[in-house]
Amino acid sequence: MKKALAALTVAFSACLASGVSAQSLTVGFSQIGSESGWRAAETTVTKQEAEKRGIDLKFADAQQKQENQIKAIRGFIAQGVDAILVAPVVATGWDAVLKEAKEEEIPVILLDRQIESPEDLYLTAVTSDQVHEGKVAGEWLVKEIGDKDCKVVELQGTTGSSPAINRKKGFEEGIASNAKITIARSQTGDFTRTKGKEVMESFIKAEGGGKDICAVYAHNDDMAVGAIQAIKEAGLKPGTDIKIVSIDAVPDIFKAMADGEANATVELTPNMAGPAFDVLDAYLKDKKQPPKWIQTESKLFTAADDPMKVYEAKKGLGY
Ligand code: GZL
Repeated sequence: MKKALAALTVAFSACLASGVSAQSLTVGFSQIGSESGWRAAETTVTKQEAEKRGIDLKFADAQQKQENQIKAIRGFIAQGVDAILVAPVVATGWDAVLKEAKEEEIPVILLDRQIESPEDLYLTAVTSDQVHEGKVAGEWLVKEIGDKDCKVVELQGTTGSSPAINRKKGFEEGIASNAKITIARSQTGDFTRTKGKEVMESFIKAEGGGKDICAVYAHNDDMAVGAIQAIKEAGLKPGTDIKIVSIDAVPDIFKAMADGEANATVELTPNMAGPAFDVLDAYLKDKKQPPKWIQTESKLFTAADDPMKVYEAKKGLGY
C-alpha cells in the first residue's frame, strides 16, 4: 500500500508539473485470450472503461496458457504498475505470483473467474454467480421438457476453470427435481466453437446418430453455436429435435434463436472492468478493504424475448 501511495504522490506531483490529470493510473491486465465472442467483448469493454478513466492499461493476451499469465503478472510487478487485473484461466496455481504482487503492495483484482487462493492475495473478484447461471439453465430445461425422458449432452468449459466447475454443479442442481432428465455425456469443448462442434459430432456418433439426444447444455454460447452446426450436418433440427441451452448471451446465439435453432441463454455481462476500476479507485483513496466478491447479474433470455432486437442491440458491443 505504501508503494501505491508513494507512486501516486510521485505521479500527482509529476502530473501537477505537466498539467496531466492527477488520476492517471497504470494498470496491468492479464487476459486469458480470445477463445470466445464473450472474451473478445470483455477485452473491448475493459479497454473502453480504462480509456474513460484516463487509465494507462498494459494489456497481455495469454493465449489460454496459465504460464503466460504468470509471466505477464511478473512483468507488471517489475514495471511497478499501480494495480493488476487478472482473468484467471484456471482456479489453481496462483498463490506464488500473487504473493509477489502482495509483497510489492500492488492490488490484484480478479475478473470473471474465481481462484482457490487465500482471499488476502487479491483485493476483490468481479464475477457472476456461475453456480446460479448453471441452475437457471437447468431449471429452464425442466420447465421446457415437462414430463418426458430427456437425455442431455453437456459441453463443459475449460477444464479446471471456475465457470466449468460451477456451471456443471449448478446445472445438476437445476435438473435434480426431474429424474427423467439425465446427463448422458459430458466433455470439455474449451469454450470454443470449433471444439464445441467436434465434441458434439462425437456425441452424435455415440448416441445413435443423435436421435436419442434431447438437449445440449453448453457452458457458453460459442460451444452451443458449434454444436448447432454439428446437429444440422447430422440432418437434425437444433432447437426442435434437440433443445439448446447455454450461457453468455452473445449476439450470435440470438441470431440462432431467431432462426429457431437455439432456445435459451443466461446473460453474462462483458463489463467486469467498470466495477473493478471503481473499486480500485475507492481503495486507493481510502485504503478500505472492499467486499471480496462483486457479483454481476445473470438474466435468462429465451426465444420469447424478441431475439432479433437483442441481436441488433448487442452486435456493436465488441463481440
Ligand atoms: C465466464 C467466463 C467464460 C465465458 C466464456 O465467467 O470466464 O470464459 O462464459 C469465456 O465465453 O471463454
